[in-house]
Amino acid sequence: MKEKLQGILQAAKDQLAAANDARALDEARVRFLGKKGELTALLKGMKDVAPEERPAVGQLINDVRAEIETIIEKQKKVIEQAALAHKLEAETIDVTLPGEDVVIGKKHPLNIVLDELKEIFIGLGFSIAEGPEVELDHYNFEALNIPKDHPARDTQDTFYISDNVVLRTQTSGMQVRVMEKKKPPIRIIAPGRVYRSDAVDATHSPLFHQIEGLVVDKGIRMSDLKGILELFAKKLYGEDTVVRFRPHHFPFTEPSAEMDIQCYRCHGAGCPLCKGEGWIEILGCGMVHPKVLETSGIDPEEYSGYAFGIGLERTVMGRFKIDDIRLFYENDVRFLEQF
Ligand code: 2U9
Repeated sequence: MKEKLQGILQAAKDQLAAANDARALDEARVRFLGKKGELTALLKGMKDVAPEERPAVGQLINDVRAEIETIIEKQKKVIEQAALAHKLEAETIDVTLPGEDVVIGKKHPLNIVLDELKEIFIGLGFSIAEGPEVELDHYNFEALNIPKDHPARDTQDTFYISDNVVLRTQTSGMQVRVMEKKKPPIRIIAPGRVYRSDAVDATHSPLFHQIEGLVVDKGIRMSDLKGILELFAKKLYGEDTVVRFRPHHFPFTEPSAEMDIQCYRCHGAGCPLCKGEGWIEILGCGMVHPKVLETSGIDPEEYSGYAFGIGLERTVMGRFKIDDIRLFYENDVRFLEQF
């Protein structure tokens, strides 16, 4: 019996010393102290021991059990400390290391120029009007003197949601809403996304952005329009910018005009940048048509106004010499990170 106990104790010491994780430790515990363990088996064998020897043998077995349990507890602490040391090692942060670069994005070129335009007009006393992109026919067409049979309504130009609801083809709807709600003086710009069902190519996109402006007050004249738009051009393109106004037609303004700036590369002589014209078209404008004022509840006998519309993509393409409008929407970082 003594030799058996010695054998079991030695085997337990060897297996416990080799146990380097909780699972191996528990296997060893079960092998020796479990219900079917080797030491427990000896206890069951006590019935074969002479009665007078049982107390001594029992004591020996308990001594071995106690020793094995002590070794298990010690090994458990060794394993826990090793695990903690490993964890601390693995999670050690070297605070002296340089921080990782946080890649910060860039402002989109459309927003760079849009913010410049907003700043210029805010500086000229304009407020900014926001409004819906899904627009009622009334605000997108009828209130702008574009009746049902007007060519501007041809389906190839407009996305119709229903007979009476469209994706706005210009941001004018916001300005009509302002005129309906607010008595003059009105001095607003309406920037935003607009939609026209044009085929996509280097200069056309079904989605693009406009900034329209509207001023309504007493005694507003064409000279006010020309003055403010020339000032705008000088602020955007430089103090020495030269502008000209060409007669044009829009249903919602009368008289209407388009404003060009003299080509800043050839100063009017004609070059590839201005396609030989010597001038670059910047925007459309005009005096608000009396019927448009009237439709929105403003008396054209008492008030007058002017309006203008700027195509944002066109302006940005001119500013940064971008030759394909699709680059604005493809989210190609190689394009966007240049600004
Ligand atoms: C109201 C009355 C009149 C807005 C105007 C233009 C001229 C114009 C184009 C510029 C480039 C559209 O994005 S574009 O293709 N716009 O030329 N827009 S006058 O006239 C208004 C607006 C609102 C109540």
